[in-house]
Amino acid sequence: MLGHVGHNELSIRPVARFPNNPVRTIDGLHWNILELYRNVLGGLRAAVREDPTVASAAVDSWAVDYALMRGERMLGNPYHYRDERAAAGVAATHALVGQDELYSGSGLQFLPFNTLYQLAADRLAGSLAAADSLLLIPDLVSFWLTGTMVAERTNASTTGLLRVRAGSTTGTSATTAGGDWDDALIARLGLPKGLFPSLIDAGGRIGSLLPGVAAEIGAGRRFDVVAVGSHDTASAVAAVPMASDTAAYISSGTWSLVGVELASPVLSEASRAANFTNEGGVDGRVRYLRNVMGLWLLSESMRAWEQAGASPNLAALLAEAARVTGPVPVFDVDDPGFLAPGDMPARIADHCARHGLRPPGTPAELVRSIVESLAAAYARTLATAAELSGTRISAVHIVGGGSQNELLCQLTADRTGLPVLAGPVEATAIGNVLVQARSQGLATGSLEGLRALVARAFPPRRYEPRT
Ligand code: LFR
Repeated sequence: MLGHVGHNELSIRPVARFPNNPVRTIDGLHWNILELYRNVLGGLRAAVREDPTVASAAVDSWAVDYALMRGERMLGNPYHYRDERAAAGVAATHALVGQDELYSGSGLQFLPFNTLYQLAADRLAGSLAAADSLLLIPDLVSFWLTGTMVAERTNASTTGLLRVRAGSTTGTSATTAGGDWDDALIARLGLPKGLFPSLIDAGGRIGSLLPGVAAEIGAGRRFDVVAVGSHDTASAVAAVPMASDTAAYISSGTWSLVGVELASPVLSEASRAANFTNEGGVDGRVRYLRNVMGLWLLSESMRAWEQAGASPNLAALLAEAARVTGPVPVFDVDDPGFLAPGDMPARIADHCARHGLRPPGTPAELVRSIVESLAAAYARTLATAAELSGTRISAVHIVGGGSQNELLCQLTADRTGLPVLAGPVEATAIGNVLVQARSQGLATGSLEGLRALVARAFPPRRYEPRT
């Protein structure tokens, strides 16, 4: 994405897009990381061809996954968090430190694929012995671009190995401190302390492009690679055009990240039991949210239909789903059985049958059922977020791909009884670009100021709740 930021000016456009298809090999599900990196270089080449004055670049991606390194060498292909290997790591970790103790230290929700569990699985498999460092996915890409190893703080907060920030520091610069690596926990879990690189905050400079990289992408200048909210959700939340602190957000894509922004974490037992997370945000904010399964249910269903020889059309299916008038099952989208790739329509039918629900009959009914169930989960999760954090929510922002799904936006308004403000669809890229721009002196001020810029450049579409 090529962004352009100036005084009162913000625009963004895609210069390259490529699929991100994981690969299953005999030992499990992996990311095709070299293919991704090749495409990153191709994208950078397209960007500097379009605008040779590019000031900086920054990387964000999904969280929790990593490459093990020895010196500059990557030891094996990173695993995908949807791989099943981490299950053994969960049991091994909880045998050493209980989940309640983990939560009071890191504030991180329990997800079976959190980095600490994956690392426990690697430890059991003997794969850590040769490694002398670990790089989360965006940090790996930044390392390949610059030769500098760092751990960007918002993404590091999803490892489960970072201490949650105790106090509230809502500063205006991007350098407010978050938590540090929890060395005592790392030692108790039998993980090598040396694996974890120095932390850097969003807004900091990682380094300039390596000469070879600059030559390969045709850049006339070795511009800087900057740290942003490298956890995609952190960048997305930074760009939610929230005007008040009574607004909630849903970053709706493969996952739905549903919650509010806070100045300090909520670490109560009720919060742990509800599986809410306190992830690190840009400028030291707390992303108090819960992972809800997301449009993955829809994209995996489309994939299953395609594999079965059909050629489904998502827009047509959604239009048809909006016209469904009969009852459809509202099911629990968070069933862990939906996590791994597979035949999603069959899994949903099976889940419904096991829970006394009549399974959807047609593809349109299935789509309606997924969207209704997501909206129901959004409403439930927002109510819990409000209660646990003592926030009164007056509006709900939806950003990301789901903000283009009119049925989802309307049903969310209906089920929450709150106005929904939809967009921007590319919130993650916009949050990334804005934090870069601020670090380059092209934008100034607090997140509130940056968000006001987003609201002006991308006015949200409003959905009122229907009675
Ligand atoms: C969203 C996301 C979520 C994280 C999940 C796995 O893309 O980053 O925030 O929980 O992917 O990394």
